[in-house]
Formats: sequence, structure tokens, C-alpha cells
Amino acid sequence: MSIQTISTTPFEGQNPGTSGLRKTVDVFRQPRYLENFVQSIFDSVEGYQGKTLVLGGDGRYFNSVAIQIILKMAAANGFGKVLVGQYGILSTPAVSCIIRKYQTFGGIILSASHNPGGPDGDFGIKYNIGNGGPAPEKVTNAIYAQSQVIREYRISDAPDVDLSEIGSVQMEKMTIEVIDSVADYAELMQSLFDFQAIHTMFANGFTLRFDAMHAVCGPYATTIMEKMLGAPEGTVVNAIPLEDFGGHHPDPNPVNARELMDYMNGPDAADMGAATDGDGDRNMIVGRHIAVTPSDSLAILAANATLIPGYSKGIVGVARSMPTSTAVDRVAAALKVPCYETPTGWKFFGDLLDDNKITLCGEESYGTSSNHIREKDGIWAILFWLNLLAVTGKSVGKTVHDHWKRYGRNYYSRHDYVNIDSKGADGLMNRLRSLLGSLKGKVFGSYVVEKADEFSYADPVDGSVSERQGIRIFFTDGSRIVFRLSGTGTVGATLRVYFDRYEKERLDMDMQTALGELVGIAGKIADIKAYTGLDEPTVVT
Ligand code: G16
Repeated sequence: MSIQTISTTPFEGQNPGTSGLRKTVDVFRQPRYLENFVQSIFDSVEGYQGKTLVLGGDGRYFNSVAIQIILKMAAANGFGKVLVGQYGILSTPAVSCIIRKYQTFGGIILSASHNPGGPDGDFGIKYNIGNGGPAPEKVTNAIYAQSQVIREYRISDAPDVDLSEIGSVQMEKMTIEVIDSVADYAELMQSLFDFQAIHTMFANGFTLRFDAMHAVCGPYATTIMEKMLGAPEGTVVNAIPLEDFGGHHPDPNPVNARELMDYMNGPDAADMGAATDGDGDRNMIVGRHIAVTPSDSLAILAANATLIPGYSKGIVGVARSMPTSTAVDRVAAALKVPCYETPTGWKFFGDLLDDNKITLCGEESYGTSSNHIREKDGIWAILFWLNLLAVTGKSVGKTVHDHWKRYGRNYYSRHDYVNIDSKGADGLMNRLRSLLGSLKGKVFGSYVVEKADEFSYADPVDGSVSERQGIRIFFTDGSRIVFRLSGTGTVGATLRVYFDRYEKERLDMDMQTALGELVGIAGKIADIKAYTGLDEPTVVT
């Protein structure tokens, strides 16, 4: 075994977006592409010599090749140890959990999250820091800057390591410890939730359908739901992780988890349905004939937190990403705790959690979590709901309706215009920007614009400022339309338009009917058709 120093030249565009570097598999397979980015990570952080790195991914195509390369590069760069998931598998929340439990230097997660996988799909790589959370912008900016000037990388010529057996092997001076992918995470869940109460609920006939979407949560959900909590075998469906997620889009929303939605709207529906995404950080909660919006889910968890053992002492504050509905704001006001509004991207919650300003946080994009780790956490959210139902004895639907009765309802929807021309998308945003000063007071049908602005965020902990985080149009009745471009796509641009309308009394309108007028107004103000070339959004959730 020897350490090689290989000359290289920079690749354009190795710029981590909302959540790590995401590109098509084709791009990642180019010689030196992955190596350049990994070396740029190592070159951008200091003090890792002899320290421990956590490494794992969601099992998608190219995961197993990338893991071996990264192990050899970690050894060549002087890490003391790598904790790697068996078969190279670790969910994103599990990586965060393991970094924190063993106080490691950081971790690398291989995933493109909810993006499709397989040879024609996407791949991704994300660096998490010692608090267990995604690297903040100052770090990702440094990685990008380094990737643009890189001249060489270091790699060991050691042979590939067998990751199928739990145990330790040596590579150069570094120890590689192959760990059980599920055990540490399952133990953490057990410390937060009343497993006995959930076990009893299952024993009394409660039914759950957990759609793991052929992604990373299969083994986690099978161990926790079926083995530890006693749910019947078969509760977890699509449980075997596949390199191409069975050809599906592993994104737990009513559109991509169609199979689950049909089941939950059918005659044999379970008491609760749930799904998780490619890397296990997103979740969707479904009741019989009702899909809970992620924004409502966050609000409901916050309102009921004291019923859960891990949060029985109450919550210190909450946070949501800006486009997420304001449902949780009302809960925070009732609880008299602060509610922070951050840009889209889980990394923005890290400081607030570390500084103990918040206990729970969430996003409209099917992510919810708490201070137990520094990532969003799909199985955690599902266990929270199960624990809640076990304590209250209510159904999912009744829980949601009772919440609306008390706090009012946010009708909420997101329209995505996917893979559109980048120039058109930038043109649309620039034009909206130019209109901001002139929208106030304008009347559109029954809506009057109260104010319009572009969201900018000053982190209350470290003072760093993130600008251009979405254009917001507020109306006098409290409704909002938000426009922003996605930071996770790999082809062209994706325009997201978010609609949020609050109703205190009328709680049972059809969602798209309730939002229809706002949808028309958005199309008109932003001239969406002209800029995107699309008559209709590609995906509506
Ligand atoms: C990532 C981020 C989330 C963000 C989501 C969508 O999730 O961690 O914070 O809400 O992308 O971002 P965008 O609207 O920019 O596409 P994940 O699950 O993809 O890692």
C-alpha cells in the first residue's frame, strides 16, 4: 500500500446547492470528478488529522464505487478512523446521529436525497460538520472555492475493502470500522419515544403502512416498526433498498408516493400511512383519506410535544423555512415561544439548534426534526405521530381537524415547474424583482397586495447574512405567494411557487379550490407561462 498524489485540474460548477453537490451519475463518473470534490472538502477543513469520519450513503447507484474511493482518500489524507455503514449504507439522520454520539470530526453522506437514482439518475455528496449537521454556507463556499483551484489529490492504492462484515480493518494508518447501519439510530429513537405505548397500540390492532420506496429506510423501518414495536410483518412495503429505487422517484409526497395514497384512499386503508425518501430524511404522514401537509405536521408536533417523553418538558422555540406555511407560527404564539423563519435548506437550522433557541423545526418540503440530531428525520417524525396517536387514541384525521378547529387552517400548496430553461427562470425572477417596488396596494380580484419583498436572512447566532432567498408577495388577508428557484435540481432550473392562505372558520374547502384565485394571480404577476413555456406546473403537491 502506498499513498499517491495525483495531478488534476478543476471542474466547473462543483458548487454545493441547497443540500450538497448533486449532479447526474454521468457527471460524477467522469475520471477525477468525485476525487476533486472530496479533496476540496478535506482541503477546506482543518484539524482532522488522526480524527474520525463517518461515511455512508443511501445505496443508490455509484454509492459502492464512491465509498471505496473516499475510504482510500481519507486514509491518504490522514484521518485516524472511518466509521462506515455495513454495505456502505447509512441514512442521512443516522449519519447525524453517529457523528454526535461518537463526537466525530464530521461525516460524508452519499445521496441525492429524493432525486431519482440508477445509471441515468442523480448522485450527490454532502459534508456534515462535527455538530452532525450539513456544513454551513461558509464551509460550502470554501469547498467550492477550493474545487476551482485544485491541482492535486491524495489517494491510497490499497485494494477495496469488504463492507459486508461488521468489524475493523486497517488501511494505511487508518482504521476502517464497519458498523451496524441501524443500531445507534434505533437506540436514539428508543430514548425519545414511548416504545411500550406504541407496541401496545400495534398489539391492539392499530395498522400502519410504511412505504420505504425501495430506499434507505427499508432496513431501519423493518427493524424499528416490525421487530422492536411489534407491527405485523409486511407493515413496511418496498422495504428492500435498490440502486435505482425500483425506477421510482423516492420522494414522499402525494404525487410520487401514489401507491401509498391509493391504498390510503381505498377500502383497506391502514390507520396511518407513512413514507420516507431516498436518504431517509423526508417523511409524509397520511391518514384515511387525508394527507397531512408537512407544514401542518410541524405545527401539530409542536402543539403536542409535551405528550412525548423526549419533549415532555416543553419546547424552547420552533423554526420553519420561509416558504413553509405559517401554521406553526400560531402554535408558537400560543405556547409563547419564539418562531424563527429561515431560508430553505436544513443547514440554516443548525445554529439555532446548537444555541438552544429551538427544539423543533421543519420545512414544507416534507422535512421535520428536532434537536436530537442536526438533520431532518423521516422515521423520527413517523414515530412522533405514532406516539401521539398512542397517547391520544385519536385518528390521524381527527388529530388534524382538531388542530384546525383550535388554530385555524393554512391551505397550502406548492407548484413546481421542473427542468425549465435556466435563462427563462432567471428572467422571471429578475422581472419579479423589478416589480417589487410597485406591487403594494395593487388589487387582483378579491386580493390586495399588502407588501412585496425578497427574503434575506441574518443568522441570529453568527450574524451571517444570506440574500436572495425567495420573492414574497403578501396580501392584506394574510395570504402569501412565494417564488424561488430550487437549489437541488441537476438539469436546467426548477421554479417553485408556494401558496399559503389562512382561514379561521372555513376549514373544509378543497385545497386547490381554496387556492385557485391565488394560483391565477401568481401566473399573472409572474407571467409564468411566457417565461417557463409551460401551461401548467409539472408537479403540484
Ligand atoms: C433539501 C434541503 C431542504 C430543502 C429541500 C428542497 O432537502 O435539505 O432544506 O427544503 O432540499 O430544496 P429546493 O427547494 O432548493 O429544491 P433534501 O431532502 O433534498 O436533502
